[in-house]
Amino acid sequence: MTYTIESAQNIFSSTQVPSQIPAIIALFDQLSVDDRLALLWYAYTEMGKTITPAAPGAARLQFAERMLKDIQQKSNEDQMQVMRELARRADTPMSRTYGFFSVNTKLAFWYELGELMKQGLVTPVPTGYQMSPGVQIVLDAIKKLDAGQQITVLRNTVVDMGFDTTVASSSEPRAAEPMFERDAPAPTKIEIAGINEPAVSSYVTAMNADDFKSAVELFTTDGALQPPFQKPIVGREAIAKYMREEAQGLNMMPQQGISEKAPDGSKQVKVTGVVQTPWFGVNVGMNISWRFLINPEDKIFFVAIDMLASPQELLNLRPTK
Ligand code: 45D
Repeated sequence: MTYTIESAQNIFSSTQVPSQIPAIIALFDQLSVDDRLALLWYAYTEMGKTITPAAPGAARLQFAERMLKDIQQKSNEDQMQVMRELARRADTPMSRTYGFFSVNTKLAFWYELGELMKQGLVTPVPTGYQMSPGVQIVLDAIKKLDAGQQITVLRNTVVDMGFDTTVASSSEPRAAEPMFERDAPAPTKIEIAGINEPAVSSYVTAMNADDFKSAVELFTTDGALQPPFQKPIVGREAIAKYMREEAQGLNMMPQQGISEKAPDGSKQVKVTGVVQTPWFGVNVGMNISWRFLINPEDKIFFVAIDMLASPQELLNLRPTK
């Protein structure tokens, strides 16, 4: 039997209960640039009362350092201008530099700017800023999300900023991603209630050890990984590159699963559980699911990672038919 990525994307289709996140991002995108920047500042300071990201560490900031220094030396009005250019994805030198940053460097850049804002060294909102009614609507919607969803919204807005360098980036390889220090070892004992799938347990064990080489070897050579709200990433090399940039230091704690065998020996496996990001550690758990299509040779042809709409969805393990 031959599989296609398109058909694999639809396994356990009841998993895709509409998440609030894309809807909120769409509303956010309709706001003016100043409203967007102000909203992020309000949301971030509001969230900071309960959860704050861990400081990214010097290694991670090294790529953003020059830009942060330049911004600090500017007048308040010029600082705002740079942030507006990032938010508008303008084609300017700084916005291009930002566009080449990895996801974690983008987050580290804003983390540091946020610190400078708290210290009064960088301006958080334009002078005389008047909030438009739309800001309150989006802010209220964000407040209703759980912490895992809130940090996902923040992350997605930061990733979207800067001049889009996707065309150029294939010729200019990014600098090697510095390691995320794990402050506590990841869980090692993987027991998933309801299933016993070696490919899945090996996947989780490898990911929890940041052993991406072993993780990608569990995939077929044409295998694919689909991150939340993204298109599938196809092929071992592309998956490994993605994992090095975005999956370091994650704690994966799968809880329960369901496995269905097809007549040809392939399996569809759905697992739900909690993932922690090194940015927030044990303070924020994200409820997610993994949907695996595993071939008869026990290799992963496809895995989709989805953010669950609510904790109740952790128990949504209905069979496909
Ligand atoms: O504009 O199995 C200011 C994969 C002001 C891999 C600001 C995975 C204005 C395979 C406030 C300063 C990775 C897919 C901005 C699994 C302004 C796999 C700053 C899943 C922007 C399970 C804002 C992993 C700031 C997952 C500083 C689901 C915002 C990982 C900072 C999810 C936000 C990770 C931060 C998430 C957000 C991390 C640090 C959601 C971090 C979020």
